[in-house]
Amino acid sequence: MKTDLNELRQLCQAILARHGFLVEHQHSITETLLTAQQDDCHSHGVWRLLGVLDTWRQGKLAADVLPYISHEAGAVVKIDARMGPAPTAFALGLPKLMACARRFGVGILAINHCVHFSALWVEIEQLTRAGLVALNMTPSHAWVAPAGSTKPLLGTNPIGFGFPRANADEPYVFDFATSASARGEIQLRQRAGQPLEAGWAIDAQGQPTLDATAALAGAMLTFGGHKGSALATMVELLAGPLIGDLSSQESMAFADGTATLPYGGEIIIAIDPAFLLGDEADAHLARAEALLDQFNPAGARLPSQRRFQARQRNREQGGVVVDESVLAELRALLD
Ligand code: NDP
Ligand code: PYC
Repeated sequence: MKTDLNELRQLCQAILARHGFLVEHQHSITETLLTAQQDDCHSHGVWRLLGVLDTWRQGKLAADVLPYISHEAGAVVKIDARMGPAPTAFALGLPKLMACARRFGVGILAINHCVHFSALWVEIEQLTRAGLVALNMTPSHAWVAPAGSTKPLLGTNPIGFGFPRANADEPYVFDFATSASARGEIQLRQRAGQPLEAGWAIDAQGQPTLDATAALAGAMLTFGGHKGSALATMVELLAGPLIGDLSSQESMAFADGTATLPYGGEIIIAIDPAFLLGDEADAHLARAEALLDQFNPAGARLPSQRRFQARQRNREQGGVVVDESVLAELRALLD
């Protein structure tokens, strides 16, 4: 169903205000989810607000505290979200991260103790817009079996990457879960009564399944077998212990049997190409352009191309597409 963007914005903000979320959280959560919705990323669009509210209701998300800068040294900035939503912590750290990248060539932002529920590209694009190369990752809950096992141990652990492009309208961006699908996609298929794709999950007995409910009770699988498994493990290490935060298994233990959103850390790395390349930046970045320019003529699409097209289409048509049942559930939160 096409919905007016501003009406949707007001609805999300009103829901958050009604439940006691600070204005900073109302704004950061709403804009993050709307940004995804505008690109037809339904698994990390406004549907997520239902999970945010549920997590808050179960005492696993703090709505009434703000993040603070807990550590700043050299190229490293750490933000403590204090069990608040990741987008507010990211907004606080972003100017510091950019300043580090400009000053040292590279900056590292570590967000601790946050509740994470968003698409990583939303953050990546804020860095590429400033001409920076960006990489981010976060663990989640232990829903995913490592290759060779049927026991969930890893998170869906997304990796986002962006490279700015001077000669194109949009940056090069990819962002994917290291599981074969995001958990959100399985949950949306469960809502819609649709089957999963082969290779996404196994049931509680360790057998392959296309049934969303059986998959959610069983284990998700990594993409690309042992390769996705290793990348997911890298995310656990870099955005867990390395920044003093939880693994997906520990996040699951923190949830204590509730079906709440993941809690833990996120690492965001920004690199300034101008710092690295100096006078030679234009020449080398032109070589990057020459590589990326060959994808479409070769019959391939670039990652995020579908999103950028959806963004354009939704802008032209003046609205965003939202599932009617999701809208109804959101509106009910104001009753
Ligand atoms: P998808 O598999 O849908 O897409 C992954 C990436 O591949 C996208 O950049 C996509 O671009 C691109 N892509 C898809 N098909 C092609 C193709 N044929 N050729 C080239 N590129 C292609 O993503 P996931 O389901 O793995 O993840 C969805 C979202 O879930 C992500 O935004 C992720 O950040 C989020 N997530 C968040 C978590 C959290 O803890 N916060 C946990 C797990 C996932 P396009 O979008 O244009 O299709
Ligand atoms: O879709 O796997 C997922 C997810 C976890 C947290 C936010 N999204």
